[in-house]
Amino acid sequence: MKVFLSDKLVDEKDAVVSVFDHGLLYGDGVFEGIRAYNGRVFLVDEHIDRLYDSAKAIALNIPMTKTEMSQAVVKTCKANEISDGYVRLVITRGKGTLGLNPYLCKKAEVIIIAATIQLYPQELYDTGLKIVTAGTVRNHPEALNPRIKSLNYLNNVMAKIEAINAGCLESLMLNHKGEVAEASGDNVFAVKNGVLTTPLSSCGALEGLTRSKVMELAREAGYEVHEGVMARYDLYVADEVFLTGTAAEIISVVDIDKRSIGNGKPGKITNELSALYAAYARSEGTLIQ
Ligand code: PXG
Repeated sequence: MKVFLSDKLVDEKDAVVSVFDHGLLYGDGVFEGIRAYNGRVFLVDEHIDRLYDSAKAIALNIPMTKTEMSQAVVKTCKANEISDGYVRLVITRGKGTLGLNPYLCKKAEVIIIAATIQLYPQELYDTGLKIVTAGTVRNHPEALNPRIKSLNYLNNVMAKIEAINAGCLESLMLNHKGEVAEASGDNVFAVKNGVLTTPLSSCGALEGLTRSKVMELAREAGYEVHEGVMARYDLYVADEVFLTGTAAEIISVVDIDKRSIGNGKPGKITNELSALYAAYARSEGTLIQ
């Protein structure tokens, strides 16, 4: 495998960073997870815009232009003959000293890995996921804003641990006010009487690109879509619940905290949106050439 590191492609064995990199020492950095479908990088500009916004929010200067970054993503996919795959784009603060001061890190490190990903077993896309609410509260927006896709994922990792300990693969996260925020690595939607609702990003949700695309596709298909403040109650009594994410795509949730959702099977609207998303994802994107 070839990995893009700093400014060029190197062999996987040479793709190493310093133990003094603040990405490792402090989780100081930002990242993106991007999909490639059918020989194209899906939503690359949107991912790169969000990456630069996350970097801006943590005062991190990315030493490449957005155009150079998207070219580097395509180049890394091409070098690894990726047609359908997953790109992990990581920007760390770079090599510094044993102290927090990020200004002592001279240059941010750029890492691009192009590989594949399977977040959940395929059969769960047919049967749906069971999830539980995590006791770990989503980061307070004035502590670490969940809109920043930072390398500091401990909040999510702790919620994931709770999911796995409960025999589930994913957990629901609430914010400090007890409102629904998102899942540990995906956004959440409820469908009730044909209307879709997803938590506002101000409730502690990452502004997921899959979330945005699904809202757009649902509106085009004639559904009413809202962003709002949601309680767990709204999910328990929904007709359908599903999660969205680059890696997860669209996956139905059929059980939350032992409450069966709707009829306990993936819903009609979830399946319809899933098909629309799959078709869209395979028709759009920046050519890998
Ligand atoms: N919330 C959180 C906390 C996420 O990490 C999403 C929502 C969905 O956002 P997008 O833009 O992807 O629709 C994410 C994204 C992984 C992995 O390796 C996780 C994500 C994306 C890609 C890979 O677990 N999470």
